[in-house]
Amino acid sequence: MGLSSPLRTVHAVCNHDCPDTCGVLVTIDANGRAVKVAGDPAHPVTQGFLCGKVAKYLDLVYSPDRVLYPLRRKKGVPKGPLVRGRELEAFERIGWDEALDEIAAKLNETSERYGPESILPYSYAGNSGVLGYGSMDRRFFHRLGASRLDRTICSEAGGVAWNLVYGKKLGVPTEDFSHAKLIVAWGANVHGTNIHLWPQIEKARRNGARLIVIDPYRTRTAALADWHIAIRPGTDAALALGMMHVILREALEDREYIAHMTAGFSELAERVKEYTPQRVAEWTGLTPAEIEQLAREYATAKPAAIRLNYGVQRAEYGGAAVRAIAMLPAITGAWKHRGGGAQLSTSGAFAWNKQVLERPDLQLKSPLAREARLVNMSALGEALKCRDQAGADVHALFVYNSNPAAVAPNHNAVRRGLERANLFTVVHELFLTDTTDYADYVLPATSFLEHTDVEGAYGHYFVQLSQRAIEPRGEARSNVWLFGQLGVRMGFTEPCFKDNAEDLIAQALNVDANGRSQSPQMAHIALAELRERGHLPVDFHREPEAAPFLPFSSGPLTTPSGKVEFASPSLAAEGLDPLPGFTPATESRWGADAARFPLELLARKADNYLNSSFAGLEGHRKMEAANCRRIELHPADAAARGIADGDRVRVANDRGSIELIARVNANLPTGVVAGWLDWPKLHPEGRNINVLTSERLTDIGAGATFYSALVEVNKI
Ligand SMILES: Nc1nc2c(c(=O)[nH]1)N[C@H]1C(S)=C(S)[C@@H](COP(=O)(O)OP(=O)(O)OC[C@H]3O[C@@H](n4cnc5c(=O)[nH]c(N)nc54)[C@H](O)[C@@H]3O)O[C@H]1N2
Ligand SMILES: Nc1nc2c(c(=O)[nH]1)N[C@H]1C(S)=C(S)[C@@H](COP(=O)(O)OP(=O)(O)OC[C@H]3O[C@@H](n4cnc5c(=O)[nH]c(N)nc54)[C@H](O)[C@@H]3O)O[C@H]1N2
Ligand code: SF4
Ligand SMILES: [Mo]
Repeated sequence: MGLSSPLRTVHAVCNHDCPDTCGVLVTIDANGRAVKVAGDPAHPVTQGFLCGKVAKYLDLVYSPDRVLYPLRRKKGVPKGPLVRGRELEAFERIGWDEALDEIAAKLNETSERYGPESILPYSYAGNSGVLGYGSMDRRFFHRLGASRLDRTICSEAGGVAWNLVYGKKLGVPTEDFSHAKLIVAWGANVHGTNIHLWPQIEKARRNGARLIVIDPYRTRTAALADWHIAIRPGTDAALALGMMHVILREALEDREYIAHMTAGFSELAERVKEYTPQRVAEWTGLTPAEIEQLAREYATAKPAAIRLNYGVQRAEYGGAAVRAIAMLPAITGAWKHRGGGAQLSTSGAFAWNKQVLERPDLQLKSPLAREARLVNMSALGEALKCRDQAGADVHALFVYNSNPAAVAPNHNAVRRGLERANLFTVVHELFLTDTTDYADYVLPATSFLEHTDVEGAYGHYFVQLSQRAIEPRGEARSNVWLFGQLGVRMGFTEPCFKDNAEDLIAQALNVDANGRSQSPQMAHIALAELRERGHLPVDFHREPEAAPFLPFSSGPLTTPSGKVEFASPSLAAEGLDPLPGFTPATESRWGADAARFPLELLARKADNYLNSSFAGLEGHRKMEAANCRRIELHPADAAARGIADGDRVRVANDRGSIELIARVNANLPTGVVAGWLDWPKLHPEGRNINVLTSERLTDIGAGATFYSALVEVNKI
């Protein structure tokens, strides 16, 4: 690009809820319009490419369907599904001043009448930037005294389980998977949900590594593997314990690592005696020989790396499963080798100054004058029930960064809640979604090209600055702006409500007068350099060649004992099993309801959407619309029900039902069916797969159980 070129490039960061958190170079023309997005070639994990969804990002940014100005529901228009393309008829355009004043007045009134905890924020990682995910919004709701949201819908079971074993969410650096000789993708659809790990796997395979995928569904990743182990859903704890049984029986463990680095080994060794390959085979649907082969291969390949993503922990006993799997590299000492160990998440590397960003202390200045109650986001339907109990009922719901009418489990219960005439709902969104169909006010939000942020990642070790590349479209405003303005309108006089994005970035990084971070693991990160380079590694990842990061290879760890904890004293203190064990899910083939609903449902995400994001865009939709209309089942299960490929079927349980098209898939385990997450409003019945999922919570972390649901499928 010559000096005279009218084009310029800005470094932004993809803020979707994805482990890869890509560096994105945005090309801007002389009119200030973005004309191109590309992966940052200088970023060691992004490596110059974007996934298919974000490569087409300008379709999202410049979509004619964007919400461009504040909207207020017209008087008398009932809440509920609106005809797609004609949603605007239900609303009238208003100015930001009017919107903010009216919303502030209504929140004040609600707080006075029902208590501040009757106000519930509902957000997740639709914007995963540090500021966009949780900063000014948290200050606002804390100062208000609103209920706190327990953000469990995605990763809480696995995150808490991992931390019980290791104390911190760290793992094999993504780039170092290229050094492994064996890679196990365990409940990890790498090709679909973590594509920037794939080049590292390919590199390892060129050097002779094998790829094993453990997943009940034959994903693109599984189809590309050397060995696809189609395990039954929710039985991973049994498999991991069975592997340990074989490893210990054949003395393949690393005694030195176990002696120096771990606690509770003898109890664990006693426990795994129960998990013979024969018993584990009965639960998992594998053969004893397969379990033995997997254990031997895993324990003898050096280095061996497990990519454990969040698929395993969306099950009722997913916490125990993650703990068991996480312990495998500690049994074999895999952490000692570069490219050995496991990765669930790398988010523990980023020590953002959350106290300052979120200001939980402001709760004491709220009318509540104490810490507010926690409401679990994975049981939203339950939370929105009206019980006429002062203080317990939710009377105002403020949604941002999330689309609960699509993504929350037990869709019908959520919908009954959102329909309540006495619930005041505000939604800050880029698009008119199923959730905005229930809104009293819809406020226009920005895309990551239109605001500034700083980002960590849960799939790599780089801090990145996301610069605003273009002016916001229409009257779209960022989350930071919205909650700062609302705070001022509510009469909150604390200066923190006047902070802008630059102030918040400096606070997040905890910088000194020279703009240098004072936080652990980020001591060399300086704002000026970050601005110039776009990305900087955390301290321990600065010299990956000369000083590779070997997590958990030496102590002490941040667990209570300072060791890898095979037996957890904290679980024991809560009266729970301190050791991992296998328990079949309530909604599984071994459950009481299996006679009526014999099929285990995997309510899956789509490879070409990001949860519910992108589903409304035509170009993305072309690739997934047909999948999202399907229910896949094993030929034997289809035959038993007289179902042929292409038949219209009804998939049902006690929570709801949905009409889908049967697709026979011989790669599924028998007794397992698979369906996809989509926008309900794009389905003829106005429903999605979450009519079938349940609000039951996981064993550890009280997370969502999208992959533990029983259904029956009948031909129509
Ligand atoms: N393209 C795309 N990328 C995404 C997303 C998306 O929707 N689309 N979502 C993003 C988000 S929010 C997240 S949290 C991450 C999640 O990334 P992943 O954890 O990879 O996502 P999932 O598809 O939930 O689960 C991975 C795999 O686990 C399998 N699985 C289900 N139950 C079990 C089980 O009991 N045992 C085993 N072994 N496997 C099981 C599923 O069949 C699935 O293929 O991806 C992010 N990236
Ligand atoms: N059946 C089934 N259900 C699932 C899952 C599954 O695998 N199966 N996966 C679950 C998982 S892992 C997750 S993480 C959840 C995720 O569910 P959500 O948190 O709802 O995530 P998204 O579907 O990406 O929707 C985020 C919404 O935020 C909006 N948004 C984006 N950026 C901004 C912004 O800056 N400001 C505001 N105000 N809004 C913004 C987007 O337009 C989008 O509509 O879904 C869960 N639901
Ligand atoms: S969704 Fe994930 S892979 Fe795609 S651009 Fe964003 S961070 Fe990268
Ligand atoms: Mo997620």
